[in-house]
Amino acid sequence: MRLSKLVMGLFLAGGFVGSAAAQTTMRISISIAQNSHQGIAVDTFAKEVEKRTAGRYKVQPFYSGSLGGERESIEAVQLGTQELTFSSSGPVPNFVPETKILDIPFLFRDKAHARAVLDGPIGQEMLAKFDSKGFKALAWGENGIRHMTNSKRAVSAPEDLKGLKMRTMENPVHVAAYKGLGIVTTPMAFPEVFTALQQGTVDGQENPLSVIMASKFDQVQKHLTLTGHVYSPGIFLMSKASFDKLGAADKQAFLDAAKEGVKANRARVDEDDAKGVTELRSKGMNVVENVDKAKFVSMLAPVNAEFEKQFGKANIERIRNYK
Ligand code: EAX
Repeated sequence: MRLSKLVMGLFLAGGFVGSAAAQTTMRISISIAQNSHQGIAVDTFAKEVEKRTAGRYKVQPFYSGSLGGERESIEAVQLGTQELTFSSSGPVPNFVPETKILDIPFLFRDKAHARAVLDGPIGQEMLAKFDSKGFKALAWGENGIRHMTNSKRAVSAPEDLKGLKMRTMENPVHVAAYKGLGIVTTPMAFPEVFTALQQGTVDGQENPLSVIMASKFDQVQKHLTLTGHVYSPGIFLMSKASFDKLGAADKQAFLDAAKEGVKANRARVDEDDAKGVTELRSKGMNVVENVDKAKFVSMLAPVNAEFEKQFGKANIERIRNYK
């Protein structure tokens, strides 16, 4: 008895019990591989949280959908059974409908435009909308500019898409737009996509070059067309309950760590975009680089009119004209 008390006392004096008890481990998930723009986002975030909280908080990343697809992970974060996730915008409107507007095709001129909108007042106002839904949205990140792949034929004009069966994200704006292009849409969680492509359940899919490379879709898709039809944001989401438990300085540490994660994430997207076509060609893909975007835009006119009604023309223009 006395001995164990003595041992305990020594432990306390050494700070062993103290530091062990104070360390909290949190989980963060992504649906794609670690070697990716999302992997570097969560790895950087984890490293920065640990550094900025002097090791009192540790973040453990889970990759490749090992905790579930994006929708499931966001649900878990909302319920508080998982602390953090980094997701594409895909399933996000099912939780915060205001974010739908960001997934409108050909909304952003380029990545610089999208990043400026997300980092500026429009994006920051939208992050605040997550508060009342059980989340703390730490920062917008990036999934990237999406392009189309398929196993059937080289696509160079919207007519070529007619009747192609394509997996889409579980996002109502995407589904409406692709239907408008004549695509047969099949919404599906990302972890199922490789097998669906391999088995021919669907002919194609659309994703940024970063995702196509990280997921080795070149092994199951012959044709890639640089449609650049939509910009897909990413987002760092934290359970509101977990965030609210943090002290003020730790809250700031998590927010700053997310910013560092986004920097690394966007830099990797730029690298992937720069080398993607060469790399995917070298793996055997047939790449159509030049498409007539105006044709896609005009084919989407009826769908866009619908979006204007739904989201407000002024709101869409505010994003389009943001400098
Ligand atoms: O987050 O579901 C998708 O197509 C996403 O772009 C992918 O999971 C990366």
